[in-house]
Amino acid sequence: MTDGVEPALGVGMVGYSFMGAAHSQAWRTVGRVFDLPLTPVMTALCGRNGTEVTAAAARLGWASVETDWKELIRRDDVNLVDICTPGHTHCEIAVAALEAGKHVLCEKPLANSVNEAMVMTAAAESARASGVLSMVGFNYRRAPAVTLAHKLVAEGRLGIVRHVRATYLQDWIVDPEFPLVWRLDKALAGSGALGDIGAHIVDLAQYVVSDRLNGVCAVTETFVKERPLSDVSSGLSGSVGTVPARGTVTVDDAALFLGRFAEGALASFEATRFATGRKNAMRIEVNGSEGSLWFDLEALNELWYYDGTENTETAGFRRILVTEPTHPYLEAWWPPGHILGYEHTFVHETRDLVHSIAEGTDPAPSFADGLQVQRVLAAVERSAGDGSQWTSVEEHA
Ligand code: SOE
Repeated sequence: MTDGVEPALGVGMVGYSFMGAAHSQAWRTVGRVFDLPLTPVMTALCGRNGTEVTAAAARLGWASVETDWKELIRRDDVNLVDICTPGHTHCEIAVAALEAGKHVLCEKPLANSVNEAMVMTAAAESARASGVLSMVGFNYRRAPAVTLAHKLVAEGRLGIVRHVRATYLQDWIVDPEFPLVWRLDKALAGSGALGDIGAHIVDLAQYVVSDRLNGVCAVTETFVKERPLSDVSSGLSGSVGTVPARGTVTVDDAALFLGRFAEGALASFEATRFATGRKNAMRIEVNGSEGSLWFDLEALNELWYYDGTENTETAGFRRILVTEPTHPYLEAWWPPGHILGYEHTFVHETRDLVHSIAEGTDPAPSFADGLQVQRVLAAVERSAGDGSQWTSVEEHA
């Protein structure tokens, strides 16, 4: 428990939708659960609409509000800027904040393009020289079961990694009448399922196996190509005259791709928003020469492990309930067996960032890690775009 005598770390957050709410929960909680070297202070929440951001600040626990992020980063009582806005704003805000000497936590994906990610990474590396730090919010790394998976692979418990297969399945836009929200607009989101949830499984896979993808072969699809304009995107009431106004979906609904890791492992990835019945289903499995493991977000406290060196008579996948205090983060929470949830991954993310800032260590994942993910996403789009990987199945004589 941080008792408030530690130096304050003033946090300013931009954006207050889903990720803003999740990060606010983390900032409210982290100093009350973990012993931190700095006391996070929820100083200011920034949003364009003064009335709405004032209500959000009261609801989420922020002490003041700003309606211009440029004012936020000018404040002397803001030491860290937490960016929880759509991807098209990440680069401008992050670079300005870093140049103003503010630490930055930026939600994933880092940016909407490789070029933006390169600019952000250069700014982060330049700011690092002045002790200004930055992190990308790939929160799933901080599920204790995922940190254990990373550890087991790093210790060689699986032997040589041969396969990684990762899926992230949602279904929130299966209804063709779901409106054209910002996540379906390339200009705002950069891409669709690929950048939103595909980014997570790319980062997760690279983290768990401590390797980097160096090649992909991909296919993407937009199943529903037009949708009703949303009040947000159009400012319309959803119709112009008698015909409901509709707009073009400019991002992928699904992205499937094969990957090859630098050290030789093969991978398959599936990111889709059309897996009817799957709400936020993320799963990763790693197969090695001496063992395997798999993790399922819907059972976030469990890691399944197969020890291939065990006597085959008793060998089998066994379930590790990752709630022992020996695992990262868990000592601060509840006794063994009392499980954590989705929101705890964000608390762990802020805990680690506060420690990095206090101790001057480099946060992970870095903007450079975010740039690597962006490069994989761009490669997927290039591969899918040229269609060269497809071989038609014709009836051969
Ligand atoms: C929507 O797909 C979303 O909110 C993602 O943007 C988040 O990163 C993920 O954690 C939950 O789903």
